Amino acid sequence: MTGDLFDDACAPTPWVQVIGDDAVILRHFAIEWVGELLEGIANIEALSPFRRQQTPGGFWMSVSMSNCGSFGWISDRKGYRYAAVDPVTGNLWPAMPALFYQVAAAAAEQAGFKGFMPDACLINRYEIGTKMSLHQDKDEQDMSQPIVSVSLGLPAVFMFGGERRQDPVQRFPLLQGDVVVWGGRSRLNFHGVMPLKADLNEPNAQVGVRYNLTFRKAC
Ligand code: MD3
Ligand code: FE
Repeated sequence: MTGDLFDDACAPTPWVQVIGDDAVILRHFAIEWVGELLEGIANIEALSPFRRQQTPGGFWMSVSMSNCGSFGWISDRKGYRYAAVDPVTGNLWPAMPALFYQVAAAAAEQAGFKGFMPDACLINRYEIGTKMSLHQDKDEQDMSQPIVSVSLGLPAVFMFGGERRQDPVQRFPLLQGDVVVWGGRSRLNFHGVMPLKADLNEPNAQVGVRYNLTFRKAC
């Protein structure tokens, strides 16, 4: 099958960028599935809309979120956790589309994590000016499982730190179609996303936002 965006001959060549111990960016890995992934997000959004969530400390996150799969990541004054039911709709989260699962499993395998079976997909929506502050992901049960992230729409600058908050941070641009796999020794590293910039010359300016899919084995 030919993708929506490129003839096969014109598709950019995938390549692997090592950014840390057990952490790689698979550049352009998902490029041929971008159209179908964006359609999947639109279908999920119709069932479980994007919403901003409150932190346990009472701050509102600037990023809007939804989920698909058996579990969704939620946050409120009571804490951060995974839940099977969307608290906004009272229904289960929408099913994870087969393509989402297949892209995540294939990326994990390429990065050396064979047999990754994600049961949760958090969908982050970044509007211009929104960001994600430096944090660790530690709400999952099994830290030997990797996390796979897929970038769609506008580009962003990803911050990748170390095991301690005060460790130095490296910055990497993430473009549409890039997939990042973190596991093993990088699994608990601090990370975040710089405020999203408006760029009218950007090829994906028509999308207007950045989406990030993060696949996890939550439970
Ligand atoms: C690095 N999302 O949802 S990719 C998040 O682009 C989150 O929306 C960012 O951080 C985004 O929690 C960054 C995901 C990611 C996930 C786990 C990591 C990056 C990671 C664990 C260690 C190092
Ligand atoms: Fe994170």
